[in-house]
Amino acid sequence: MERTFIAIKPDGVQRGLVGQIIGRFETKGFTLVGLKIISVTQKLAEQHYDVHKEKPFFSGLIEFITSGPVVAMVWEGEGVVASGRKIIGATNPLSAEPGTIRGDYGISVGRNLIHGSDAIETAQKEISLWFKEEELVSWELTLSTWIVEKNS
Ligand code: DAT
Ligand code: MG
Repeated sequence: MERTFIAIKPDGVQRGLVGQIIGRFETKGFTLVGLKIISVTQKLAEQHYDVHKEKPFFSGLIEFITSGPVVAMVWEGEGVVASGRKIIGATNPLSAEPGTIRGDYGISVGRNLIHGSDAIETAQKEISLWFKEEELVSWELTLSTWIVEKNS
């Protein structure tokens, strides 16, 4: 089953938005299979944002993501990678649609609250970077037939 890596950044944690953010994925019908709060090390931050290392905002981004606790999660479900990106909204919160997390709670690209994997392959890489296999729990929602039609 498809999985994605979602992280609530230090601004989302400090602003008390953890519950509301988790609730959006939960009520959508996705399954939480990994969850922890961590202080991100310089090394993990640099590995996670490696694709952006040449960008002018890189050092600010690393400073920000290591500035306070981050809530790291793995969510599971059909289409969860692309759907998660829609739930999160555009990178710049000013361009993000109302109804998305960034659209509802943010105004600045450097304080955009949340990370979500941008593709299935990226998700697999990010999940193995942030989580050990034994930290992930495979389980089935007992109400899954009310969320997903069988054989669909
Ligand atoms: P996303 O987080 O939507 O996948 P991204 O991968 O392009 O966006 O960039 C990673 C993070 O870097 C983004 O969440 C916020 C920061 N960032 C991106 N573009 C920026 C910019 N022009 N100025 C400052 N920070 C930026
Ligand atoms: Mg990205």
